[in-house]
Amino acid sequence: MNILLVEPNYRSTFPPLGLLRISSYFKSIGESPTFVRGLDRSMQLKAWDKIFISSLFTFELPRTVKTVNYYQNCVKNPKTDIIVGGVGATLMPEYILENAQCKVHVGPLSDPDMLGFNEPAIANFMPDYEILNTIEKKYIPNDAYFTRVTIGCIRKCAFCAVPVLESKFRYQQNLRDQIAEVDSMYGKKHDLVVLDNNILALDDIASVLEEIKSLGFHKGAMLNGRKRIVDFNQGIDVRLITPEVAKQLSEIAIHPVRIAFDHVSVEKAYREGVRLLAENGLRNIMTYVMFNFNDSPEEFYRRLEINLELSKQYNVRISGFPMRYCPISDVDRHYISPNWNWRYLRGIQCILNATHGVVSPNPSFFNVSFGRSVDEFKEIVTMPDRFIIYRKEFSEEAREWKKDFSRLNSSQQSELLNILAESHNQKTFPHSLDLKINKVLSYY
Ligand code: B12
Ligand code: SF4
Repeated sequence: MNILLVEPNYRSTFPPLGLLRISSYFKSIGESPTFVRGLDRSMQLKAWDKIFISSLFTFELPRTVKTVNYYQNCVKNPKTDIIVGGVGATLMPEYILENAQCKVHVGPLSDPDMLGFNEPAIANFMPDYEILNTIEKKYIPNDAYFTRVTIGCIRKCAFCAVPVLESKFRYQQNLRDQIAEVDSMYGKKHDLVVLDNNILALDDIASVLEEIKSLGFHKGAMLNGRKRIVDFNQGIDVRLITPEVAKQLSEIAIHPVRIAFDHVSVEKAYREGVRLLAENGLRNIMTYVMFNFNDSPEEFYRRLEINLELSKQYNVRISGFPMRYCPISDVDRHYISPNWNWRYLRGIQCILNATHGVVSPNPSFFNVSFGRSVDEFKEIVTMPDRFIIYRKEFSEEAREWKKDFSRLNSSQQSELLNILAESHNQKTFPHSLDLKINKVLSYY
């Protein structure tokens, strides 16, 4: 058979594990699948028996559909011979079917014969890491075990896709076996990425952490002269950190410890989780800070401030990693929640551009990038993009802007924000009937 595996060229960090497992299956029956990223003219000119296309984020589905359409004449019958699957396809199959001719596979490949080849469950195949060498793109990290012990989550957070994608929390596969299989086929990998949604919810989490330690990922572990790293990539649930868990975490090569602070209503549990981590010597913490959901700019700023307070209190480094919410049924990232506005969201993006997405726990950096108070924060994110990104270069102009902006009362400020929101994707220059507002608008 001529089999093509395609990952659309959306931004992806990790390899497309679903396609890599499909590849392993076909190799196990003597086939030699071809792997490609995006739209490849030489592949489009060939005839294929089956084409498997992966999908990831719903906001990248337009690009996924474009990819399906690009390859649709390469097969006899696209409705049966092009198969699209993965996270995006599972969340919004109808969007793909309305815009392209193909078959959509919804959900995991957890049972036999789901692809119609009478094959064993694809989910149990090890990813074919070898096929990654056939393309130019290098995924990051490029020398790691990508593993998963559990499926699903015990919670049902309203903003999260996991309850839809993997509705029941359950144990899936032992880490030791996953690692041993990769070792025997491809040799030792350097780091360990654990993709579980909520691994601490596992009753027997103590054994998993013990296993990680005994598999060569104890604190300070080295391989080929470099420190090994364990990354619970989706973060661990602070509400489930106990003194025992924190102690065990401190004995493995975890770096950084990823946690989340989704809303200030979980402040108490968050503070307690950080305390336990800090007391066990876990000093490098990275916190996912969601915004643009049911929070507000004030509440978001408060969470960043709490991270600063805690960093000082426990002498740890809590870097914030703001994550902009967008609904799991949207095919773009334009969503603006009722308490936010376009300019503020854009302003945060500009700040993060300059800081590579990370909020520093160093007060002097924080004060410059996010402001010393919530009012200053709001002022910063209201400024024109270039004043935010190139602070030093535009400091004079920014001072002038501030003078003019401070002359606006709160209803004029709201009008300014509305005008900026409405006009940002229009070619006409925005203006108001109010001269003071117009003066400020002239900077944009
Ligand atoms: C790892 C991960 C990441 C990684 C990168 C992932 C990558 N591949 O590059 C990182 C940390 C960078 C990341 C970032 C983000 N992520 Co993320 N991430 C995940 C996670 C945990 C796993 C995705 C993955 O790679 N799975 C590996 C594959 C093999 O497993 P699988 O998808 O379950 O595949 C099975 C089936 O789907 C199927 N299958 C898979 N591929 C194919 C192909 C074919 C042809 C077939 C038939 C079947 C099939 O078979 C597989 C085996 O059973 C999911 C949560 C989850 N539980 O799925 C969130 C998830 C995809 N992320 C999400 C989000 C929101 C984000 C961010 C936008 C967060 C933010 N606000 O910044 C960013 C976006 C980054 C960007 N590009 O701009 C949301 C997506 C929501 C949406 N609207 O689509 C998810 C669902 C998490 C959630 N809790 O809601 N993410
Ligand atoms: S705890 Fe995490 S994985 Fe579970 S539903 Fe909430 S956000 Fe999703």
